[in-house]
Amino acid sequence: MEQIVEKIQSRDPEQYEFHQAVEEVMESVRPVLDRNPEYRQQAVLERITEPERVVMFRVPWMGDNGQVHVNRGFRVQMNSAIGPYKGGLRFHPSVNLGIIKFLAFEQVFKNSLTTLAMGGGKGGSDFDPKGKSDNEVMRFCQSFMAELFRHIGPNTDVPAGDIGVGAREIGFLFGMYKKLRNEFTGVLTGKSLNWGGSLIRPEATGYGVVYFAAEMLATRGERFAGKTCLVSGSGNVAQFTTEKVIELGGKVVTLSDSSGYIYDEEGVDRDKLAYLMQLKNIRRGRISEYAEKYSGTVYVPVDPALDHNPLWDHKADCALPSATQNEINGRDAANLLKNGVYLVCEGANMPSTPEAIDQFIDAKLLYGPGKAANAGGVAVSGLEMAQNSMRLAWPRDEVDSRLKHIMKSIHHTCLDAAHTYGADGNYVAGANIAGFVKVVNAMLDQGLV
Ligand code: NDP
Ligand code: 2IT
Repeated sequence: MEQIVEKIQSRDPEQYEFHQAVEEVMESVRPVLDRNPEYRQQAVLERITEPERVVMFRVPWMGDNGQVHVNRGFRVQMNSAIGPYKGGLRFHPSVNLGIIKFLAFEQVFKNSLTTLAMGGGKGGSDFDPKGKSDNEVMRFCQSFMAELFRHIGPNTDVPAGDIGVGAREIGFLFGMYKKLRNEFTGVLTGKSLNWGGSLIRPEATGYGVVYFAAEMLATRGERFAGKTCLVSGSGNVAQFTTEKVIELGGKVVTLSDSSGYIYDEEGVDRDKLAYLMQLKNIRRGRISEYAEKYSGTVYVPVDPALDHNPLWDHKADCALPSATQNEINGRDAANLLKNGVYLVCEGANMPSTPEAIDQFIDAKLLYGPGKAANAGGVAVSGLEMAQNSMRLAWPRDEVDSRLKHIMKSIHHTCLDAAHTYGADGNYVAGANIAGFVKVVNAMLDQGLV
């Protein structure tokens, strides 16, 4: 196993996030390999860590002032053993191949846990939608799809949103796909409601995180009511996580963006959340404006060069990281523990560093890793695909109750798999093992391809 990790590192030394994601899974599945010697003969670890296909392409687009820009586009088709590749697109200046590979790798296990027939993939670009006009974003999306369309399809690969890609971008991408293919199909999820989107898809990741956290609390006979929560981010996942926490009687006291965070001791209520959604989704403003609007709230700018994030240094019961990878490091984890936090449930993908995870596991926190806890988003994407195939749209309650059921079942599967391999209560081991075994067995059934 060490040799495999070393080979992955020396082949692509700069893909740190991918190495991190691989190492975590490898550690968890060690006992599975010990019990199944044929997995070694079949080189399942080497196969599952090598993408089936990687597409990289030039994305040229013209700014409003006539200036031409060039960005890089990616789609990593990681694994199609249990269904068509499925996973989001991220538009953020930090995007590179290593980040997209880590996200695609995580997606394989996450999608397996949803119980739906979806393989894993991820894509995106180093394009920064911040500060761009709607027309610039449209031209970028059209240029991106002018290449991506040949690699995707409703039975091949079905992209969706992620950081920097929401309903606006999915609309522009879909329009271009439809024009190029002359086909109206469910090739993307996260579509708007009046042209094939699913009710509850916008809410699904955040709601799912809170459903998963509620299941974890229930194992200790507890509920969300009265709990104080630290939430990071202020985008899609953070917004609907906050909405569900409020609905269940909890209190969210922090929200952030890449410039800083707000601390609202009274808690974000429904009116303040409505303001935040308008601020972030319509005006595309900064979180600092929240503190200007609501007195009694403090705004703390955060220098990315700082060795910790002060957002994680407040008294609370729960932490729900919902911004980006590695946003909780070892020092942040120590602060969370010091402040009495005993539940960490990840809306973001891989928000905790290995040093942070070690502390959570050692302290026997209720720790829900992203690939289990935030699977509600892609699960409802799977339900959107099903509705598109049937040319039907289910009512809100039906989708929400399916989402709740899926999150409960993922929670149960994680505990069950952890127990089978002697790691009781360890959701990291449980999620990795359960996700892995299903995909690997499907790969073996399908022969050496
Ligand atoms: P959004 O683009 O809607 O929001 C992202 C939020 O995170 C923004 O507040 C953004 O701040 C902040 N952020 C992004 N990058 C950084 C950074 N490098 N440092 C600090 N803050 C940052 O994205 P989503 O809410 O959709 O995604 C959030 C996380 O959830 C991601 O990790 C994503 O992979 C994960 N996820 C998303 C799912 C979905 O369905 N959307 C499903 C499962 C997981 P700013 O505006 O300043 O950039
Ligand atoms: O990380 C994720 O699971 C997502 N960004 C959602 C993917 C999807 O296909 O809905």
